Amino acid sequence: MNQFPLLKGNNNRSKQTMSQKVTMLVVFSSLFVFILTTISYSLLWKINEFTGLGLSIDIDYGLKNETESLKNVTESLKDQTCLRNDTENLRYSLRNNGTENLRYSLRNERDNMVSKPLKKCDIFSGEWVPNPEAPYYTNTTCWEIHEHQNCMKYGRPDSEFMKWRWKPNECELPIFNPFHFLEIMRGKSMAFIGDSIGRNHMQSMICLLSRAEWPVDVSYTDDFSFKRWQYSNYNFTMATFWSPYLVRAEQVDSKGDLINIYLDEFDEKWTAQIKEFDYVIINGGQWFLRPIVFYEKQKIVGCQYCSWENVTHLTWHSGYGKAFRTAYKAIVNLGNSKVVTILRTYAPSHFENGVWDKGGNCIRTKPFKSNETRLEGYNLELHTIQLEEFKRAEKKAMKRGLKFMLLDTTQAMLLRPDGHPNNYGHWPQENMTLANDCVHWCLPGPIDTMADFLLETLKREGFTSFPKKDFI
Ligand SMILES: *[C@@H]1O[C@H](CO)[C@@H](O)[C@H](O)[C@H]1NC(C)=O
Ligand SMILES: *[C@@H]1O[C@H](CO)[C@@H](O)[C@H](O)[C@H]1NC(C)=O
Ligand SMILES: *[C@@H]1O[C@H](CO)[C@@H](O)[C@H](O)[C@H]1NC(C)=O
Ligand SMILES: *[C@@H]1O[C@H](CO)[C@@H](O)[C@H](O)[C@H]1NC(C)=O
Ligand SMILES: *[C@@H]1O[C@H](CO)[C@@H](O)[C@H](O)[C@H]1NC(C)=O
Ligand SMILES: *[C@@H]1O[C@H](CO)[C@@H](O)[C@H](O)[C@H]1NC(C)=O
Ligand SMILES: *[C@@H]1O[C@H](CO)[C@@H](O)[C@H](O)[C@H]1NC(C)=O
Ligand SMILES: *[C@@H]1O[C@H](CO)[C@@H](O)[C@H](O)[C@H]1NC(C)=O
Ligand SMILES: CC(=O)N[C@H]1CO[C@H](CO)[C@@H](O)[C@@H]1O
Repeated sequence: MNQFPLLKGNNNRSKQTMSQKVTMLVVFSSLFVFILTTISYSLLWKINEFTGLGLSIDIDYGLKNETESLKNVTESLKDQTCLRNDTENLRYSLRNNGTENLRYSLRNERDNMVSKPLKKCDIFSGEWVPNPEAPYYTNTTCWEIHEHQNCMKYGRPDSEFMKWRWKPNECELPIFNPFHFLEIMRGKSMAFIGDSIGRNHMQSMICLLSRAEWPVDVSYTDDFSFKRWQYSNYNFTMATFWSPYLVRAEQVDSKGDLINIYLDEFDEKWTAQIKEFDYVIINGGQWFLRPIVFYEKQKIVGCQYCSWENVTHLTWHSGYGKAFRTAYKAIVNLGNSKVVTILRTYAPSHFENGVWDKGGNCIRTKPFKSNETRLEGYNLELHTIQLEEFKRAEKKAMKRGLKFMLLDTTQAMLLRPDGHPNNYGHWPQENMTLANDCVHWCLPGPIDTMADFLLETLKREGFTSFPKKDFI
């Protein structure tokens, strides 16, 4: 089965022996000529686009003499560094499986780099549609899949859940292009702040980016919750900061579930670390539904699900908004004029047939159509509060020249009851007291689409390393 030829090629690259390389070269050089002839016509228009970027690449000739052409391409791309390692990629693609890879490499990676302007629309309203080309990595090509999200390893029988893409109602959402993303991020840094779904999101990013480059672990602690990764070719840093409440929080005592959260105090575990970051992606939700004691000005203002009779009963609603407000304030107060704050909205869980700790599960194998479900109850409330606080903070930040960006992925994720590990986050015979996991997302899986949303939003907001005229 050669379902993921491009990935396979990249992954095995360093293991190839000389003789394998020679054999492959011989086998594929004939394939080469054939493919080239068949597609060179269609490539002609592309050459014009490249010329538009100040490049002049004779792709047609290049494919006849790989060595020379790669040398030339590399030369001419010295300043257009985005394409440098695309060239590498193209070479491996060609060697490792002609048609499929070349088609993919050229159409998806290279084309998108210099794509024609896409129609604009609300990319967050749409439907999931089949995508036979997905997924773009597997548990054998990506080492950054957390065990509990490695659903295929633990025997998930169906695989259709990996084969969908998001189709906005009025336009297209391109599949994530790792080269383009890294080019935009060249010399920059991005922090994911929030709960384990933020971590889930970053792990998906690492797997998707691995087509272009693997990062080096440059974490400043052994704590799995505070990871930092460096992409050396692009001088890009990506980091996660565990902060499920976004503000300072601590356990009330060692036995109970009860957590003290200080709604007006920064969580220095991240606020002290992100001074230099260019992009900060915030998320949070599920943890606010647990037993909590709320503090403001260092005094208890109320508690949720605590049995204390001397304390006012409060629900999460007001605390949730205030926590976001404090987090945004922390970012704006950094005095970092380049920081872009991104809210990745709440990703609903999908427990059915019971609540999470009473046997609830998520056994569906297909997405919902948008008319089959809707955002309601606490999911709707969490989302509404997030948007309110975002807008409020954005208004303030704009006055100080700071940029805010919204990744409103809630609706898309709501439609994916099929994307969770359920009971495939561990071996069935393991003596687990864990509930089924209908909160996190299998990798590969629907959370990979957050990368599509992220890149497209960056592009639409004008974050591009190219002269604007080539993209807009
Ligand atoms: C390809 O170009 C290189 C460098 O110019 C040259 O040494 C080599 O002989 C050429 N190969 C073929 C097959 O023409
Ligand atoms: C490479 O560059 C040289 C000199 O600029 C040129 O003569 C040659 O045709 C180019 N080869 C390819 C494959 O573009
Ligand atoms: C390359 O991919 C094509 C299309 O998926 C497939 O038909 C062909 O058998 C593959 N060739 C090799 C050598 O793997
Ligand atoms: C990957 O998933 C397959 C099932 O698709 C499983 O057999 C294998 O053990 C998994 N490998 C790793 C490294 O997780
Ligand atoms: C890498 O990026 C950082 C900013 O994130 C910058 O300070 C540093 O000079 C860059 N290093 C190189 C080698 O470009
Ligand atoms: C409320 O009662 C609990 C236990 O009875 C006690 O630990 C706590 O300090 C009291 N809190 C206040 C604000 O009086
Ligand atoms: C939802 O819309 C689809 C068409 O997109 C239609 O086929 C289906 O019957 C609708 N389902 C419901 C429950 O309205
Ligand atoms: C599972 O846990 C129960 C209760 O803790 C224990 O009695 C049982 O022996 C365990 N089973 C295995 C296979 O470890
Ligand atoms: C120009 C550039 O960044 N080239 C790199 C492309 O990727 C290969 C291996 O992945 C590196 O060795 C090159 O330095």
